[in-house]
Amino acid sequence: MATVKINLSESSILGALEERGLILALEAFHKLRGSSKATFLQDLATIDFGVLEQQQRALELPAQTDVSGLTPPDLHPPSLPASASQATAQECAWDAYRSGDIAIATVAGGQASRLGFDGPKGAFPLSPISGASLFQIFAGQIKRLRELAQAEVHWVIQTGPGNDLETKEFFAKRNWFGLGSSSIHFACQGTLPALSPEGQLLLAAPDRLFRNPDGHGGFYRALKSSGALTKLKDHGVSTLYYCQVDNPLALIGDPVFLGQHLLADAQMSAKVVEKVEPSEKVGLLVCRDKRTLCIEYSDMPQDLCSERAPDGGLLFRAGNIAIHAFALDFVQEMAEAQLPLHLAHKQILALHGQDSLTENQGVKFESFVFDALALAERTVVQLATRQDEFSPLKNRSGHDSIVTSRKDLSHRNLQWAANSGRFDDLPGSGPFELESSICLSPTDLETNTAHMALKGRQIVTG
Ligand code: UD2
Repeated sequence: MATVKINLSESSILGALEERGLILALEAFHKLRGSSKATFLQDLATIDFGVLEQQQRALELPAQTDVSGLTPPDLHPPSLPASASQATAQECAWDAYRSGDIAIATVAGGQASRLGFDGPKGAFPLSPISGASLFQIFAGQIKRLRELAQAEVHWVIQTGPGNDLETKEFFAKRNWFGLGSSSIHFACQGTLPALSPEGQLLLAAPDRLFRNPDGHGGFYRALKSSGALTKLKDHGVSTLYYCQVDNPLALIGDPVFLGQHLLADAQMSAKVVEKVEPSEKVGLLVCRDKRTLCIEYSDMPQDLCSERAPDGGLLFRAGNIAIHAFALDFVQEMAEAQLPLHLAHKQILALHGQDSLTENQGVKFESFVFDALALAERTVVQLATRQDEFSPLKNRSGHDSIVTSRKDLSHRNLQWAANSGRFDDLPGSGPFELESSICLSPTDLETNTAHMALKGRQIVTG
């Protein structure tokens, strides 16, 4: 977990609470004695009062998002079908890889409880034959990037307070997937205190605030506070590829996307897929006043979601799949910026000014990584092909589930194997696996000179 330096005195902390009218926390503090009092004081000392004021102000703002003056963004073509401009972009990215300029970042702060799995989501055994975890699927691709670039490719994993230790143990037990522990960096995201609708701090115990993870927007600060940002800079990294842990189809470190980002000298870029159903639960990338922004699906009015373009498709079709490219300097800037806060009004089990835990209305706060897009002066938005790059793992069954994600991964890899023309007797549809360290794309599979063989429904090396 991120270590927080505490150098505030008791009187300054109590003064800060008083100034902001936080009487419930003050009363709770004065009721405590001995070590509990010291414990609570330590907890209070970690509050960022600037952010707390932003939280209190957010409670008073109207909940509606401004959706005026939106236009669709220009879309760059996808990665896989090869063209001359893609070849140029790709070469630019490989030059950067060879110089050690690019690192990979994965946000993996969540547990897999919605999947019925006890552990970090990245530890979920997703691959259809060998049961490789999401982390292993990503690690294989990083290994291949290194092989092709003949250079180090660092990997930053943003964990959460609930899975940081377990994630580190998971990697250690698997010998860091052969990547070496010195090039893998963990950055634990922070937390934000929950508030009552009146703006009072809530307590999870007499000497402890009720807090929740600060959302994947905590990524920027986590990178800074964990020291990972400095380490990356020291290693000469200047560009980051970013993805969420719950998309096994992500083309990790995709050179075409990164090349387009680098050629445009962009600060933050995004991949999108074409949204076909107005009700699909993905955020939308849109433009306003020459800036690109992302509006979360729950904030986008239904009539705008359903509007059609002259070609018959949805006017707002750039569905956010949470894959980004960043200039590292921009990440550093965002670590100091105050991103907007998103509020979730929930029943919260806390000491709402009483002596026992009760469920009452409370508000949780999060920030989102994509809100930084609006602060970037230069962005690239690339359209990805859904079947090749996006099949999120969110649920145990049904839509975006273990079944659909596994099926989509099998289907894509089988397609790649067939397109490579290297294998006879490929099985028909059904579970199929391509070791993730074998290739980054169908072309890479075609040209990889390593010995590989089809064993049942799996292609393996050696
Ligand atoms: C997210 C996007 C949505 C779309 C979709 C694509 C938000 C608010 N919405 O929806 O627009 O792009 O993904 O799959 O992001 N995580 C952390 N720390 C946190 C919260 C999340 O690390 O505090 C990680 C989590 O491990 C997961 C990812 O972020 O990998 C996405 O989180 P989610 O499942 O809560 O986001 P979701 O499905 O609402």
